[in-house]
Amino acid sequence: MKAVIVGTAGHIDHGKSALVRALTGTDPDRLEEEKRRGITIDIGFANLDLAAPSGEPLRLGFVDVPGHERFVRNMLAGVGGIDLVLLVISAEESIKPQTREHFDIVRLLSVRRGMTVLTKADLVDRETLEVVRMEVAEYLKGSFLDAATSPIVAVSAKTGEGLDELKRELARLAAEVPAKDSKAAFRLPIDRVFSMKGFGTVITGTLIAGSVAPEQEVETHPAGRKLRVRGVQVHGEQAKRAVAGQRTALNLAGVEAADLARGMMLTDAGLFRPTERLIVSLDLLSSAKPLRDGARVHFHSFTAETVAEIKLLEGKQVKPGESGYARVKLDDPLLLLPGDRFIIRQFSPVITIGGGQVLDSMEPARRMKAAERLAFVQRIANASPEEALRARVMRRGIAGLSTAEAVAETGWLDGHIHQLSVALKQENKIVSAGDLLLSADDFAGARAGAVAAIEIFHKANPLVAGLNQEQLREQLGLGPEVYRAVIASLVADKKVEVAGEQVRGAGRGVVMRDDEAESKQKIEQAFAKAGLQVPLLKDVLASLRIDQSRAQKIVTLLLRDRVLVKLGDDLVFHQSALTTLRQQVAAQKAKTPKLNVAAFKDLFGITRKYAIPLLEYLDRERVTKRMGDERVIL
Ligand SMILES: Nc1nc2c(ncn2[C@@H]2O[C@H](COP(=O)(O)OP(=O)(O)O)[C@@H](O)[C@H]2O)c(=O)[nH]1
Ligand SMILES: [Mg+2]
Repeated sequence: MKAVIVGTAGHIDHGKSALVRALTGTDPDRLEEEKRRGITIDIGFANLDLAAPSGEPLRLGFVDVPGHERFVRNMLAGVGGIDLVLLVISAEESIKPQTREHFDIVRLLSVRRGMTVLTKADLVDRETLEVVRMEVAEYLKGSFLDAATSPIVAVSAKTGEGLDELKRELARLAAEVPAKDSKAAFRLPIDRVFSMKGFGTVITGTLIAGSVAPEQEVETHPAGRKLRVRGVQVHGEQAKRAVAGQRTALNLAGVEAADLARGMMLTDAGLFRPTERLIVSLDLLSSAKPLRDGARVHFHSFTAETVAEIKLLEGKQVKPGESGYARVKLDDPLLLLPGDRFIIRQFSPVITIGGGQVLDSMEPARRMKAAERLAFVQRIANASPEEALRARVMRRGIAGLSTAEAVAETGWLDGHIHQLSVALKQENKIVSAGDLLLSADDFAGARAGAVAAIEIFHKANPLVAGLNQEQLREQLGLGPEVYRAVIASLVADKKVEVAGEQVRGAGRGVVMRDDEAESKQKIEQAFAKAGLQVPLLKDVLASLRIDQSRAQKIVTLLLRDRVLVKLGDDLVFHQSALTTLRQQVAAQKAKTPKLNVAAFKDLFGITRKYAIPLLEYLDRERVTKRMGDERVIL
């Protein structure tokens, strides 16, 4: 069944609670004190089932808010997740201060649907009713409740007059409410916490995104506590799952009611981090005083509130009725995501002065220059989801944006991010590197950087076959995933070659001069001929025609290519001699499965000085295994 949340708004004593009761049969004033004093202090809830004009069943969840100016903060806690507003105005009193303030608030929160109800129609004559109707129509001109497109219905909660028409209009409006975004992760701002005998801790709230089911692991923000959902109720009935747009109650395991409170946000566990820094677009009411850079305000979003400092991104002030981009420094961390709406109220005296939309709540740790931040904000404000993701990828630069970071920054599910990134890749705007997304420009820059670094290396080191990959990665300042993707793409384009730990320019073997090539051959031959009775390396090098540093480089090359193998200081063997040794030792196994040092010396006609390093080499190569003084041939 389609669920739609309807919020009341309007001045105290204009009949909001009486209207909800007349419509639903439930008194939304549930507190003892509310009943005694006859005023609404906190938000109250009630349900009404209606049929849409198409016959589709609808479940309306009412959130009734207090009208008293002292309880606007409670009103703000209730109005956060509503789809429709009922602007309630008494036909006796017409427009009063909280009519204006509440209507400002629903507009700042971007509520786009609703209707106006003139209550207490039984208490005024026709003429008065028409005068009030005209006054109200005048006030609403140009707003989303403009009387030209949105009805003003007169009712009496006492006689029941107008209630049927109101229900018809409500059903029509509710049917038009678009289905909730199924691409977003679960978030539930807590508006009530209590403990129930036999159940334990229960929280309620209007589910603003995603869905929640029993056994799901959830996390409280900003505390970061992980909890298990034991049971789910939707609009007062046990349910297998609650989805966005429904009034939801959750029975939570492993937590005392005292540890939870209104203002906390529940999300899927492990996806999000609360923040004290937001980037927002801000709208200042025309009734407000100019808002100067650095102003402290009361900040409200969903059921949470805190104090905040507004740092304007441009200019020294926002004028009444105008808008601007700002950074918001919150006194307490909150979990908010792009698109979330908020209200700001003047620090003192406390009145509503504006509101706006969160654009970003996850600025990367690296310092951003003011101009860079502004460019990012301008790119992301009003961007399509695809372009917004691209801006987020670009902001991360060469570090890239992981899927988990993209989820934390946007609140979108991985599937949605994947879909958007596939489209952006097809348009050649971004590339993937492992799990990271990178802007195509940054990736191209990293490729060019790698090619240049390899080229410079070859020029400086003509006798070395290539450079160490880890060193190149560090030199380029790339993370492992990005580095791998850069090299893989260069290999695919035949621009570089990879050999084990090394990378080199395509076709860039070692370029040797004739005398160097000759020396290389001489060294190789000297050791190949010697078998296990190897000469000292320094003697071989001394016999060459080239200088020692070039000779040393050639040795390095031979060692790296494993033509020569170094088993000790100045003790080097040719690979072929060692291969022969390994075969001979293995063949020996049939005759004598064990060898001691003396036997080994005799067998191969070598001195102790060579025998020990060779045996240790065989141990390392798992040809032999040391057992006390002896070696077992494996
Ligand atoms: N005669 C009459 N009285 C009403 C009507 N609606 C509300 N009232 C009375 O007006 C007072 C304030 O109503 P209430 O619903 O508490 O106003 P709220 O502060 O906007 O929630 C109560 O005494 C109600 O009984 C109506 O349609 N006709
Ligand atoms: Mg009330």
